[in-house]
This record gives sequence, structure tokens and C-alpha cells, in this order.
Amino acid sequence: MDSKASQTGRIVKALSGYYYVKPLDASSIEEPIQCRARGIFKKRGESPLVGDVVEFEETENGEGAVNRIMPRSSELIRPPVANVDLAVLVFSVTEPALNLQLLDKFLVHIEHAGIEAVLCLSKQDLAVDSEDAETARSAMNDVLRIYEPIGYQVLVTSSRQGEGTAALSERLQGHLAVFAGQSGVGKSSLLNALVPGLTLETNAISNRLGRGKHTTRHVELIDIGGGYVADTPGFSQLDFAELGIEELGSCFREMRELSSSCKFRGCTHIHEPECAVLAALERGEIAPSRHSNYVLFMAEMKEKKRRY
Ligand SMILES: Nc1nc2c(ncn2[C@@H]2O[C@H](COP(=O)(O)OP(=O)(O)OP(=O)(O)O)[C@@H](O)[C@H]2O)c(=O)[nH]1
Ligand SMILES: [Mg+2]
Ligand SMILES: [Zn+2]
Repeated sequence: MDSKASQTGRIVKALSGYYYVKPLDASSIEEPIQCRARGIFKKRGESPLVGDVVEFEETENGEGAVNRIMPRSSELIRPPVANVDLAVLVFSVTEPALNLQLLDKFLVHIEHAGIEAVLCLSKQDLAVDSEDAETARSAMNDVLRIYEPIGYQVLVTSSRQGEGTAALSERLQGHLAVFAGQSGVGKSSLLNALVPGLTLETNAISNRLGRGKHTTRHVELIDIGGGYVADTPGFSQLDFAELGIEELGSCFREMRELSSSCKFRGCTHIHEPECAVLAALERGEIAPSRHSNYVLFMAEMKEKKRRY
């Protein structure tokens, strides 16, 4: 084939100024081509992202050059990945302990980005057999009880025992998914369980800090055969920088649906009379933890606004 011919591929990794591009028709085991980005991008203030579909051509010595970035369907800032269409929020049933506040924060970001979400409860084996088995089981049941009724799919997995990994793999088909979650919840371990022969580095939680130390350091797309997954160091510093206060309510999907029935337009669902959300909360149709996290995030956002 003419080495100058333009090809279409996907950036699967970015490292030290290089972009690693896999031709769209390549098999899942094929090595990506190491490419430089054309100077034109820098001039335009654009920069290729992992996940981008690009036009590239092969240059000398097996390397290539990225010529054009195709329009993106979505763009995450942290982690920096383009074209993500599914977020798998990974939370371990214990080690580290399940944190509903963090889970709701992730969901706010994902709803805001307009990306589909699946909740993955990892380390299920620890809910059967560990010192914290009882706490882990109750955390697991809470998640199923709160999130399934509002339309989030919940998958329970154990990388250690292979439980639920086939179902997860099936869910990922045809998607570019991002695995997000606190350090140490088992994101890389899950990917290793999904892809035969894959050996991403994993690490035990630092006991002293009670949390992981981000074993995974850069963003990379893993070809799972029929889909891509971005293993990421987690959404490390989640804040609400990109979100307007008036948008928060719409990021809680059960509240979004009810808000058109509130008496006041722009109702904050905190103190207003004839608020459909507060009424549903009263009737036990909205989980108290969801509403209280909403109130908390609202306060956090107001506080931030005051400080700047
Ligand atoms: N019991 C049990 N332990 C697990 C399971 N999956 C992962 N672990 C352990 O949890 C620890 C953290 O796993 P990782 O896969 O490195 O976690 P991570 O989410 O990729 O962490 P970062 O890369 O730091 O964000 C390791 O010690 C794993 O052996 C599981 O299904 N069951
Ligand atoms: Mg990892
Ligand atoms: Zn309201």
C-alpha cells in the first residue's frame, strides 16, 4: 500500500507528545501506530485527545502523522477522553468503603456530560467472606434499592471470582466506555478479568491512608474486542467548576422528572411550598440520601461562588 495514503483510526493512548493510533479496521491485538500531531493543531489551539477518531498517514520508519480530528460526540475534561458514550462507575462494596456521596457526585458529572451510566459494585466476594461482610452486604443492598428504581443499571462483580464480568463485558460491546471510581476500587483488576492476557498494574490499598495511591497514571484505551474502555486514574479532583447551580437539579434524574410539577419555576426543591420533589421525598419516593446529597452539593457550589 502507498505509505502516504490517508487512513482513519482512533487514538488509544497519548504519551510524551506521541499519539498512538489504531486503524479503525485493525484487529484487537494489532499494535497502534506511533504518531506526531501536525503543527497546525497547535496553531489552532486544538489538541488531539485519547478517544479521538483521526485521519493520519504513515511517514518514515513506521511512524505516522495525525492530519485531522473528526468531530467529537463528547469530551470529558477529567479524565481527558473524547467520544466516551458510557461511564462505568466502579464502587467496591468495601475496601474502600462505599461512599454514596461520592457516587452521587459522579452521577451529577455524568448526567451533566450527557453520558449513559452503569454502576458497577466490585469486590462482591468481600460481601460474602470478609471481616466487613455485613457492612458490605448492606452497602450493596442500598445501592440496588436506591439506584435501580431510578433507572441506573447495577452490575455486581468480583474480579477475584469472575462473577459478573461476562455481563459487564456484554454491556460494553459497541461502546467507548470510561471506568471511573476511587483509587483502589478495582478498575484495573476488572479490566484484567475482562481481557484475557491483559496485565494492567494493580495495587493493594495503602493501609495507612485507607485509600489507594493511583496505581494507574495515564489514560489509555483498552480494546476489549467489540468495544474500548478507558482505564483512568479516576476522576481525581471532582469539583463542580463546569456546572451552573441552576443545572444541579437536572443532574438528579428523579428530581428532573418531577420538577415540572413544582409550583414555582426555578424551584430549588429545598424550601419552596408545593414542591413536587419535597412531596415525593415526604412520601418516601425519593431516597433521603439522594436529596440530602443534592442539598449538600448545592451548598458546596454556593460556597465556592462566594469565594471567587
Ligand atoms: N477481594 C477482592 N479484591 C480485589 C478485587 N478486585 C481488585 N481487588 C484488589 O483491590 C486492589 C486495588 O485494585 P486495582 O485494580 O489496582 O484498583 P484501581 O481501581 O485500578 O486503582 P487505581 O489504579 O489506583 O485507581 C488490589 O489489591 C486488588 O487485588 C476483587 O474482586 N475482590
Ligand atoms: Mg488502576
Ligand atoms: Zn421543587
